[in-house]
Amino acid sequence: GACSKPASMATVSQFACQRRTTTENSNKKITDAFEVLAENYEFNEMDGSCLAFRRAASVLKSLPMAVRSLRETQDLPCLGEHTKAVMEEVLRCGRSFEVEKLLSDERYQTFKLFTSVFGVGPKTADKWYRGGLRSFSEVLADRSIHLNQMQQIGFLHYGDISGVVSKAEARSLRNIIDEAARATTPAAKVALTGGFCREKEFGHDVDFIVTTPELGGEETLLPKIIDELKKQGMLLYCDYHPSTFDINKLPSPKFEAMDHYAKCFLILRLEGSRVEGGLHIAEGDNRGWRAVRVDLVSPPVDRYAFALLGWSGSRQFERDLRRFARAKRGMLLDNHALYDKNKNEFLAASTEKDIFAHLGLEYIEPWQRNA
Ligand code: TTP
Ligand code: MN
Ligand code: MN
Ligand code: MN
Repeated sequence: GACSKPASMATVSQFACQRRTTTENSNKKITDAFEVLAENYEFNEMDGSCLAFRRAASVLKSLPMAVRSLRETQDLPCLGEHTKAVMEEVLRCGRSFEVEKLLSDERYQTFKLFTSVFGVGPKTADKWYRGGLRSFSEVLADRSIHLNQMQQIGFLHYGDISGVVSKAEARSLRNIIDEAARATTPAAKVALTGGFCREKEFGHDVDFIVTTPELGGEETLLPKIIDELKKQGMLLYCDYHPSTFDINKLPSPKFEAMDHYAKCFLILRLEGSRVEGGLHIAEGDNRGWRAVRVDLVSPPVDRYAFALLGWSGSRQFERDLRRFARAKRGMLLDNHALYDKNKNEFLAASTEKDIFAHLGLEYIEPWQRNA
């Protein structure tokens, strides 16, 4: 009957944008196992299986309590045969044989190592792996390999940028970006987005949205901020992508595509900071600074809400917002716009709340989007 299981487990939506997911995860053992498998499917370009395990992990992360038996999960969405088998093993033995086997698998370990370098994705890792390479020293010694600039910088700062960024470091960077933006454009607005706006304790980078109150002012904003950071001697690396934004384009249903706003992927020199538990392979240990990854994106101010919602994450939350919009509302959502296919019109928004309202969704706070 209705009282045989916790009410909270009986009504879980298949869409992450209809669930509230904080950073507190009562099922970490199981979701960690799922994420290893998902990652391995990603390395092998098996997108369907990868997504299945990411969705299953996301559902469990939203539960307010630990799952104790398979029976408790019978009404949960997004759990298939395979995910249930892995979950059952973790519940029974505390670990999954399939996951243990992967963790000690040479191919998995090597892909994990290679893709931990900034600028190295599964494609490059695969090429190096098939070339017989297994370690950084083998990659760096191989004369037939040409490292692009991003990968060279990735190896140079590996010890720093493979370490996590703390909340305190995110706060100092916020002040630095704030000052750099306002030094050049007094009216500029800076907002923290990405994992740190979801109240994560640590991140792999720090993400900011920068814009101006006047439409068009954003066009020169990023180059000016980059110049200012360079003047201050903070800029270690800058990959700048100018805007390709087109106001007439329909929102793109594919989530993985990069958006069209001007953006830059940076590595900054942060003074007075050290890497917690980081490995130093190339640099001295007594520096009073560390390298950190920072992303800046600058949408036009009338797109600010869409950009903010799109960059606040998590990736799973973003995927499901788009999927929900299309499947349940006949609407197209991306980082730039929301388009209603029933009425053939764009729906404007000046806040994230406006977008949730257009979609007929209860508002989910950023700290509840850790799906
Ligand atoms: P990330 O910085 O990759 O992830 P995160 O901040 O959630 O977590 P981490 O601590 O690992 O940094 O991406 C933040 C969000 O930005 C994510 O939801 C995807 C989105 N994004 C885009 O929408 N377009 C882009 O071009 C990029 C690079 C990211
Ligand atoms: Mn981030
Ligand atoms: Mn980022
Ligand atoms: Mn690039």
